[in-house]
Amino acid sequence: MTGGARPVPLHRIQVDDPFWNPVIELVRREVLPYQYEALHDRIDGAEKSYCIDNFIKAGRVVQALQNGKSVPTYPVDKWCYDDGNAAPEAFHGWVFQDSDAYKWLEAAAYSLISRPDSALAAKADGLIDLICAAQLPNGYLDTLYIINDRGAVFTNLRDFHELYCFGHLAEAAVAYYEATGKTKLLAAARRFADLICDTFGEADGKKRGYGGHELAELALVRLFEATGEQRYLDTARFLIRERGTKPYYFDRERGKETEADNYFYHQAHTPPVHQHEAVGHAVRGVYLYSGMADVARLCHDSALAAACQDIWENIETKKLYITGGIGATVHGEAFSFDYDLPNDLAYCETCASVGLIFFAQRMARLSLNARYGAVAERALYNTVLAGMGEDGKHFFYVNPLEVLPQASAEDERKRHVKPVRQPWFSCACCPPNLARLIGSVGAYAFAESADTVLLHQYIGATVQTENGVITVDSDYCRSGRVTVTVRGKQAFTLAARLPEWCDSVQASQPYTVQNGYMLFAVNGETVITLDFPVQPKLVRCSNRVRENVGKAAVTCGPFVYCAEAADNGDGLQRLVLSKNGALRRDGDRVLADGWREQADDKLYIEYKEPARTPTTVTLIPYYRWGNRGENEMQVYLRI
Ligand code: FUB
Ligand code: ZN
Repeated sequence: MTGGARPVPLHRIQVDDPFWNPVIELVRREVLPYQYEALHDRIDGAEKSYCIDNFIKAGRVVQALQNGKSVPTYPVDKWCYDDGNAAPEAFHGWVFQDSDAYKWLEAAAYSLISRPDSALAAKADGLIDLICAAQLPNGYLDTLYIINDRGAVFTNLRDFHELYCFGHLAEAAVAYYEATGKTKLLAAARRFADLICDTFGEADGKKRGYGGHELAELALVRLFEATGEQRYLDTARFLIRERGTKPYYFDRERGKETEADNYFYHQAHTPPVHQHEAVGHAVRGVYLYSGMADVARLCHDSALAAACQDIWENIETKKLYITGGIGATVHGEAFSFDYDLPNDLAYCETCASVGLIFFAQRMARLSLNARYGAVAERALYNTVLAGMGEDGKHFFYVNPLEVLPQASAEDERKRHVKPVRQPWFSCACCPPNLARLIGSVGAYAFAESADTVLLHQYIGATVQTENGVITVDSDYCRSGRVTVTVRGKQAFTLAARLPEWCDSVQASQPYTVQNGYMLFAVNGETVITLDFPVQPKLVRCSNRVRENVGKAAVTCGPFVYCAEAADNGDGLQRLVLSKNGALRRDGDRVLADGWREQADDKLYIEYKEPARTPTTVTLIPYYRWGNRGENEMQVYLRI
């Protein structure tokens, strides 16, 4: 069994799942309306976005140009512009601010597929009108340059995110077209894509450039798959091939070469086909790797596929937190060296875990193996869900595994670690990113090929596949029971991923195992019951990770658990879990036998064990931490 199975299109998946229904509904009911307000800068106390404002300003510029009026220019020389450093009519916010509107639209599109909502559709259509009114006649669409300097477009690909914003536009456009059949945004994205294809490439007179923040690669592939336009795939391939070749394009465009510019941060230090380790900015990395896997598959490029495999291996075995977080260091929001996974300094940006799920999905298409679904599950049920508060109105950007509120307030090195979710961020990439992922979660669960239907994730749903209708009744998160009812049109294979955490599955039908998938031969009406025993476990991290020696984490099914001071009091470092003691489920919580050490009176003491008293340690799922105000939190506890 190799790869090749494509995700089942979302309009053929009706999710109905006791765990996911409320999450998806929270996104529809709270997150999308809230984010819409945030993009309009109408949330009291939240950092300003300026996103919609920029589209309005850019629309005015386009109108003025059409009327033959002269339009002022402003400098494009910073990553972030605000009321203090920019003229009122100039662009405001981070240079990539447009992308938040596109991500919101993409999330809205997915929500509309699963549940029609005329108010949401009206908001989305209005926003699309605003976006399209800001597009230049040649197809260019990035409000930073349209407002500030039309003559300077595509002159600083390294820093100013035009190709990244295009990527989000294209993704939103395809999603909105697939959700509604409306073509306005798709046409705008295609016009911008056409301009990009005309501008970048190997032919004489074209720029041999590529974006400093990757995304256009996977987005062009998505546009190719939606439209069949070959040049989109060709340009995606070009962007990947050209990246990291010498002399560096980023040096050429700036007219200078410096020793310090090694471009690891942008994954542009060497061509992707020669990359074997995940380095640099984690979100950029996983977006690039996703595009590489797409291009490797569609262009039958085995060398590129091998690079993807190596990078995957590096992430999964050396750079992945137990929570599915990636990006261990705040410096450059980046991957660190192998096995450097600090708990308290972790960056683990929500977007990086979202992107890791994209990469996993594409790797499973290249060559099927349960390891991809396992990592996606880790990221999805832990870091991605932790990114959003229970109210749908507060968000984490950084997802550490250990938090001390005092350190976040007073230790400069931990300023990035917020002890509670924030109402919004001036750099608000994460909230709409997790909204679009949650809205499309079905696409990461189900895939199909001519003779196989794959269950990558156990999300309850009714799925119309080419082979028949599959109904998954899933209590995966609670009891671990999953019932799959097949009403097949023909004989086919149902491939169900064996969860990494499950030692002994019970299945009601015979199966064989390949690449970590249980293969069931099904035909006509078939009901298969799967029981994955969901029990709390102690999990040890490799002793190559210095931080976690002598500690353990508690997991239960797909969830990683953590201790919070709200349940256990302050001083979580003085809790000790019993390695032989009981771990008991108590609703959503896990109770663990352990001890609490008495706090020492002196700083240095001749060695003897501290006094300790037996205690029950209360753990909650990691994704739910921080919903009860500021407090200490720890995933790994002493054992
Ligand atoms: O650069 C755009 C976005 O801002 C990145 O994806 C995030 O990591 C943040 O740096
Ligand atoms: Zn982000």
